[in-house]
Amino acid sequence: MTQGYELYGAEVSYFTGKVRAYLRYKRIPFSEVLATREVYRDIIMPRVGWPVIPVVVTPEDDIWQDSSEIIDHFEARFPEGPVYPQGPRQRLAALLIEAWADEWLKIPAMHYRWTKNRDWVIGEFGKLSRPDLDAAGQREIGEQTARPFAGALPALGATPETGPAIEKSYEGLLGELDAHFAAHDYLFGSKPSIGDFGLYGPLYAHQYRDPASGELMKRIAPHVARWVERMSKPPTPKGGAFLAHDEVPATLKPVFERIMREWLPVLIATAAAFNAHVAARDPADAGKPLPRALGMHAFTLEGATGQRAIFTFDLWMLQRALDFLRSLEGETREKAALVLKEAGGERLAEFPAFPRLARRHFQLVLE
Ligand SMILES: N[C@@H](CCC(=O)N[C@@H](CS)C(=O)NCC(=O)O)C(=O)O
Repeated sequence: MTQGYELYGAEVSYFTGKVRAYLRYKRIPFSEVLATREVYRDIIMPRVGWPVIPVVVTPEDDIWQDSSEIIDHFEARFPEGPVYPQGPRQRLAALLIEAWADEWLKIPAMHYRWTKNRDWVIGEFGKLSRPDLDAAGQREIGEQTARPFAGALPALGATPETGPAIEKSYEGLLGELDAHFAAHDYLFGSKPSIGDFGLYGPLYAHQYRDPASGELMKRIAPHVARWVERMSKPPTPKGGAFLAHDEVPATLKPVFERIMREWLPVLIATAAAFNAHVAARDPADAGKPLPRALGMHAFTLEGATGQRAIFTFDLWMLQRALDFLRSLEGETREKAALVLKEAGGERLAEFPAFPRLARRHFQLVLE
């Protein structure tokens, strides 16, 4: 038995931020433990099997990993102040924003971190891994531990060639979100939803806390910066309300249009690649973990074309939203699907079939 809930993570981490903000809003007591080298060696590697944060250890000594599963486990135990809207339109919109922010907004987050905040963040990685060393020692360790993260940029499609398009897209998004948060405290009213927690992942650790990125956000999107601050220190824990009549504010429409324009073609191509992969899979591999990436494919952003890895995880996140949409019936389903269709997402509402994904031992498998 541990004393309470322990969150293993770091301030520099995207998905630790998502879970931390959730726990603060829900007023769930927890202690955050820095994921140092020893923590990876003694807890994360033996119990999760691969180096990843955030990880939650429960008072019963169970291990939870993956921010969405962590939040779902907590929602079941602490139902007061639910973060999943009851209204089907808001709920579908929130799930889609969570999936997109988790997966697609990694591109600008990593681009800005590693092209505009590199020196600073190397020091942060060093401090995290070896809090016991001096600044020079930490820089050396930081260079090593940061390597896999910085090295992930080309797989995400973030290269010198796509850099200007990534910045155009992200700054456009900041403008759209700024207009929204000038009118609303959170995505769907005066209470944060699962969509807000997803969005906070990239917009806190990378885009607010990394100094050059934070300066940009505060300068061109001050309402977004204030939303980040509200999410960090919730003024009404467990409180607030989602907008009446299941309203999805019109100010979010440009954001949904952006999701359909930028991410939907990638999702459709990912589903096609996944179908081909499963069809060609050796039956002897049936229960084995799926590859994290299925080769590379082309993508387009703000008129620029690049290559990126085809990530299976995108489909697991998408499946959460599609499962919800497909659980609805008749007119309710039609109304929810309109949120997608009105933003140019007809093909998302009628998404091509792909084999179901599940998680086993913290890895993706075929269900
Ligand atoms: N989808 C997972 C992703 C966790 C994740 O990607 N964590 C990053 C740090 S924020 C990491 O440790 N990545 C290592 C890796 O992906 O190999 C979640 O929601 O928790």
